[in-house]
Amino acid sequence: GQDQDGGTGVKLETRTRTQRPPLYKVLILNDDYTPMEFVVHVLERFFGMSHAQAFDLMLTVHKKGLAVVGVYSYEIAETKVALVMDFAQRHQHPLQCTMEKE
Ligand code: NFA
Repeated sequence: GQDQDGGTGVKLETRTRTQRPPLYKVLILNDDYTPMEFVVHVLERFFGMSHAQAFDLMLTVHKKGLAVVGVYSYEIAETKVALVMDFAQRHQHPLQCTMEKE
């Protein structure tokens, strides 16, 4: 502001824009074959949800087609997607997990 220094001519404050890292939404997609209990387990295991939270979100995906299951930095989101995709594949379920920039 004006005369922030009391007339000494010394700049006492600067305001710079805070740089926030971009965030990424991790999404789970519905399909016709993955068992509901498997999706609930995935949400508990990889996204730290309670059983009740996981069950509710699984039903949201089932009804709406997809849902955001978490928001993370690029590196964490990428790792979650890879872990879920690997886990689903190892259990031979077609469950899809993707990420998108917020
Ligand atoms: N639609 C699946 C079923 O009826 C359940 C499901 C929910 C799959 C959420 C993927 C994601 N067995």
